[in-house]
Amino acid sequence: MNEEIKHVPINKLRRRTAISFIVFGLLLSAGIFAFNRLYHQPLSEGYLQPGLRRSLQANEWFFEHVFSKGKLTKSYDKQDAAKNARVNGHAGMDGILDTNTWRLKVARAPGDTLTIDYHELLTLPKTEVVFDFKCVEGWDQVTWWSGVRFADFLKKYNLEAMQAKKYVGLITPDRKYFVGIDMASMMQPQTLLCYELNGKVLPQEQGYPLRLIIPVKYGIKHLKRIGTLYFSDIPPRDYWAEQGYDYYAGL
Ligand SMILES: Nc1nc2c(c(=O)[nH]1)N[C@H]1C(S)=C(S)[C@@H](COP(=O)(O)O)O[C@H]1N2
Ligand SMILES: [Mo]
Repeated sequence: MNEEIKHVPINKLRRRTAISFIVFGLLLSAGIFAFNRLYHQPLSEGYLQPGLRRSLQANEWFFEHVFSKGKLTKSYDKQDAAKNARVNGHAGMDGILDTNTWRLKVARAPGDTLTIDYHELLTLPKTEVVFDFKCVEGWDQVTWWSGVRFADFLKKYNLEAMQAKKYVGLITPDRKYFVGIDMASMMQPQTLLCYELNGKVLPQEQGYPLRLIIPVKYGIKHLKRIGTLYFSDIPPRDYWAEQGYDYYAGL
């Protein structure tokens, strides 16, 4: 069992060490280069960079083919809902929003934007959901929300053809917070453009005048203070996905 100890001549060792350093250096440069390409492209288009997009294709397939549109998230009784719902996340929420000037912008196509005011939204058919709201930070809370079902909203504004698009993008009026959501999840019947919490006007810090409530997703996707909504076949930019969280953030 006595193994021979191999003596490597010192000059050979030096050469190996040098080669290791060169290989390491090359790999590191390649990594930095790839990272820069991915993250330092101009981001103005509002869409995800092609590199990140490709890595999403497996998930895209899963959500299109495996995720069932009709499946409902567990609902609870209103009396089980938290009286003081937690507030979390303030990106895109600077200042007080005024509904005298706010309009929901729906970009149907480039250069074709529908604008809808707050009072008109309140006249749309109302749906309530009471569900367990889950944040990726590890807390959850049963909460009661009301608003217009996204599916009903599309119907009301003759936007049903937009269901053919793969994604919906939502952006705050200041464009500082933004999410991208697969169409199947948007069309799920508990997904709301929400304007009430606990039966009362949505508080400013919880997204007044309009926020997304999407029980099939983690909290990061429930964008507060919607400014613009748009449709797309490529994944819209997403605030937390760009920080490394799962793009779909499904439950
Ligand atoms: N505009 C905006 N919407 C947002 C966030 C944010 O930072 N800005 N944070 C998200 C996160 S991480 C969570 S958990 C929920 C929290 O909603 P709440 O404040 O009503 O509890 O909002 C989501 N929507
Ligand atoms: Mo969250």
